[in-house]
Amino acid sequence: MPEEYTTYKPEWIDKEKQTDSKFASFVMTGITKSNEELRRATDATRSARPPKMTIDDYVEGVLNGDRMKLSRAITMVESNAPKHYTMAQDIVQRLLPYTGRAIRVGITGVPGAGKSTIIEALGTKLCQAGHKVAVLAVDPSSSVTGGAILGDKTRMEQLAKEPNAFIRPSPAGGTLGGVTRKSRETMLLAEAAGYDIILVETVGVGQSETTVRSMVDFFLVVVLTGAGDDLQGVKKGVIELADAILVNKADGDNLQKALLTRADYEQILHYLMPATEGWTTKAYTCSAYTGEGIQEIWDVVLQYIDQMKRTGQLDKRRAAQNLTWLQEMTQDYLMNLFLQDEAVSAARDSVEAQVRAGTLAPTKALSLIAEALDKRFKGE
Ligand SMILES: Nc1nc2c(ncn2[C@@H]2O[C@H](COP(=O)(O)OP(=O)(O)OP(=O)(O)O)[C@@H](O)[C@H]2O)c(=O)[nH]1
Ligand SMILES: [Mg+2]
Repeated sequence: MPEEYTTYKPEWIDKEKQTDSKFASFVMTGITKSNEELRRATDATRSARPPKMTIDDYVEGVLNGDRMKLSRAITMVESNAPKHYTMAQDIVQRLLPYTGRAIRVGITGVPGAGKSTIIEALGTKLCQAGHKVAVLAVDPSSSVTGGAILGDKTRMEQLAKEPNAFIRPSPAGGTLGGVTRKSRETMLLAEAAGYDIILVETVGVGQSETTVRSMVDFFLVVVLTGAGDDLQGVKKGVIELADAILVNKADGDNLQKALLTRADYEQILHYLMPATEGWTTKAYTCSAYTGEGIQEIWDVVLQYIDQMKRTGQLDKRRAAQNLTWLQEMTQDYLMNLFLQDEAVSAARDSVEAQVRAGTLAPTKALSLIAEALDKRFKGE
């Protein structure tokens, strides 16, 4: 018992003979802090909001591999608020020299093909081998529908427990370059934070494959069993982008079928142009459940990266990817200018109505819109 408690005894007891054992209770000292001090103490606990961070804080935090700061930097990149956009660009620019050292792998396939399960199996293996693995999800359709297809299904329970893994679900779309910009910049931030393997999952629908193909080194297409021309809805265009085809769920009763499917894909690949010059795309089987074939597919990735580095193709492709990215953003920017300008928009509305009614030829209509554009942007 602290000294101050024991010294406070009722004043009527005999000071000479007093002993603690005679009392069932004792008197404590009251609160000694001033009201002002107390108020400040409560305020401090109440405002759990994290303190404001400067660009230096973010840059330093990410470079130190601080997960909380990396998450907050990504949130900044994903924000649709213009003031965050500017700050995020400064952060990315400052971190740029520390990026580019990771192996970037894109993984696509129809819903349910087993992409997440493969990432879980592969990612865990890689983490245990001492790598730092970042898993990102890209779902460009979320900018249209407002909700991510991948949604909660990106949860990878086992991998999420690995201290060396960082899992980030798909960002929502919005303006300022949308999902593509956000995903690319998230990837760069993760690299600056020391993640040496980036796995990007995307659903095999619409534009997403081309988007992801344009930000990764190796593109893996996960497919399911199916014979002959019944290739489970995988579009030829997607197969043409692949650096490897992986027939998943090659386990149990499905094993034989998977081997046949693999042979079918091998045949198709035979007639296609390789996705990457000098590299032969092949089909493989695996089971994300049993782990069979997972190490083998990773060996293929490593062999590919090795070859790409040796021939100088890796740097060349990345440089081309950056240029494409800039060009896409420029187009987006111009399109936004065009769509958001009131004068141009008014001209467009009236001209479109006439085209729809069949009273104005589309070519003539274009010249009217061009006129409005010229007036606006050339100050004519
Ligand atoms: N038998 C078997 N089932 C598997 C295997 N891999 C995944 N599955 C199952 O297939 C289903 C879909 O797996 P996911 O990993 O969520 O598939 P996904 O491609 O990420 O799906 P989306 O994110 O919805 O596009 C789940 O029920 C898995 O348990 C496998 O190797 N063998
Ligand atoms: Mg998934």
